[in-house]
Amino acid sequence: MNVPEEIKVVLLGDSGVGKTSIISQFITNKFDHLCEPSLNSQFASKTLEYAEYDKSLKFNIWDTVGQERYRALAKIFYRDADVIIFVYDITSILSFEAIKNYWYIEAQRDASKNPILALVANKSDLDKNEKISYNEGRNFAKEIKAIFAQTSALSNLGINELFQIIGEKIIDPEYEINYNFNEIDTKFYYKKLKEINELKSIKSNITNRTNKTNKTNNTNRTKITNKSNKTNKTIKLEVIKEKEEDKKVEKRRKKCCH
Ligand SMILES: Nc1nc2c(ncn2[C@@H]2O[C@H](COP(=O)(O)OP(=O)(O)OP(=O)(O)O)[C@@H](O)[C@H]2O)c(=O)[nH]1
Ligand SMILES: [Mg+2]
Repeated sequence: MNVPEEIKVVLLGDSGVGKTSIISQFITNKFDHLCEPSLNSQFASKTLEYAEYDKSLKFNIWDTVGQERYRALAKIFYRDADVIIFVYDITSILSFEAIKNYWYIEAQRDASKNPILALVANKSDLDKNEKISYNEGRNFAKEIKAIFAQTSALSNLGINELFQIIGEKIIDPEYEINYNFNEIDTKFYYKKLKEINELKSIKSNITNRTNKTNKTNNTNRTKITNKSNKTNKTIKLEVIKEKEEDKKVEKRRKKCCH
């Protein structure tokens, strides 16, 4: 196997959407009922091997702080990211709006590379309290040309698949064209994966994949073109928001720590 290609991945999204939990499941297969918000950005890595391409990718994953008062710090991490994963919580309209109106806009403005984008609808286990439908999420993902994944960090659904697809898109610039698969609905993912694997084995009989992987990795990456739209908050508004955020953190503590 070749030396792994290093890929910088950054997770963005509001406080409480499950960024830390998603990373923890991906790296250690563990879920903790986290009571405290992250207070600094953390780094973890995992290497995935793609035997059929004779390649491996080392995902260097940055967890960022979602709380509004620390938002600006995230920029340091996402501006040279190869992959940006936007996470929202399907039970929170505000967390979805924050992706549309803040995180995506900021990433558009500041990302210096041409990152692969993914939109993640987390907490799919809480579907009884769903406020953002699958279609709503998927349509926005299409609009911003992002991979769309429905996940549950609690039930470990969709997370490995998300990184699998991201990796395939990095290695094989024609991945999307060949397999027409850019989203993970946890309900039909395994069926689709089976079809893809069948297609792949048929295809690998007639084409030499090794040549393809040597081609540029950039052709399939999302071009971020829209202009920036910086929000103009007053100090007063920020203070109110910080107070609201403190209340949210307190609520989270009460809910999950006994
Ligand atoms: N039911 C359910 N709860 C989840 C899921 N993912 C995370 N949680 C819970 O949601 C809360 C917030 O999760 P975190 O992973 O800390 O969220 P975060 O996005 O890292 O938040 P910040 O660090 O504040 O930016 C925790 O209590 C988690 O246990 C999920 O898929 N389902
Ligand atoms: Mg966190």
